[in-house]
Amino acid sequence: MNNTIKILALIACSTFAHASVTLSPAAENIQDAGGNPVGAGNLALIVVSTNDNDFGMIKEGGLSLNVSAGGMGFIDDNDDAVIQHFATTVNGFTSIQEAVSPGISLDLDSRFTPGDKFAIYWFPTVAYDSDIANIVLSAGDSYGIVSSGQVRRDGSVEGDGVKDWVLPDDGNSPSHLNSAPGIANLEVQPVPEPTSLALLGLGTLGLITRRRRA
Ligand SMILES: [Ca+2]
Ligand SMILES: [Ca+2]
Repeated sequence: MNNTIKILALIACSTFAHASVTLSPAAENIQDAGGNPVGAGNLALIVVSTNDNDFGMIKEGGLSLNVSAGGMGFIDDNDDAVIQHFATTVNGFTSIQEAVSPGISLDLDSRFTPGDKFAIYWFPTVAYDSDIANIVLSAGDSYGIVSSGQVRRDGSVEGDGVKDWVLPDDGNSPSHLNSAPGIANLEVQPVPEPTSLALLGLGTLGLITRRRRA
């Protein structure tokens, strides 16, 4: 390939738009673990299940966003990626408690593929912070997940209907709404500390030694 053709090929690649989608889902009437309305200013997330169409249990600890190729910030072990964090609000006109995403554009790549399920997570007792690195989830924190509801797409392909929320095809930006997602019925799971794991190992070793002596 001569240099001119190489340069032209490079230009063609760099001007070729990234395949991307825009998401702005909303959940209305979100509740805490006891069925009470959630206040404004608490943590909400958009999470994409990148591969297995399921949402694993959240582990305690820090959070990070995972939107660039090869990102490793998963909220479970290795599949559910946090792509946005935002604050819950209270609609001033209706006093409805909401988790309304401000909207996020997501590049489709080898992980984020059309058809991947996504969800809004809300945390009634965890305060939102604009810097996600300042947010730490503790074992026992309650949270709720909503991943289905009305899907309204501009255009003529899909009408309104209750269905799973999935990443749309390239260039699409359907709206997603669930007006009754219910209570925050899940709990952040504890992670055993390395020291307690080591102690557990020592304890097991002790038991084995004792059995051998007996
Ligand atoms: Ca998953
Ligand atoms: Ca995927």
